[in-house]
Amino acid sequence: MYSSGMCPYCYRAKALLQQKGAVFREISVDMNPQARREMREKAGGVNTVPQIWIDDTHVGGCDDMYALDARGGLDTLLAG
Ligand SMILES: N[C@@H](CCC(=O)N[C@@H](CS)C(=O)NCC(=O)O)C(=O)O
Repeated sequence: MYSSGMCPYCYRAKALLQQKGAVFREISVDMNPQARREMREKAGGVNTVPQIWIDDTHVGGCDDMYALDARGGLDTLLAG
């Protein structure tokens, strides 16, 4: 997950992943233009944080991940 310190959406995203017991790696884009550029390129031009990948699947942002969970897709994705 690409994230930023002062970002309520990042906190919400992390809370859901923690609730699911998922192990995740955070890459901060704060004061790291290279990480933000990398995130934007991988996310097809999206510049907001968080941007979340599960394995090679780009989930999107926080709202996207909650929507995926509501459809039952997040558990499936996390189960690999
Ligand atoms: N709908 C998006 C909203 C994300 C969002 O607005 N994030 C803010 C930070 S909390 C952001 O990236 N703002 C623009 C920026 O920081 O450059 C999501 O659920 O991830």
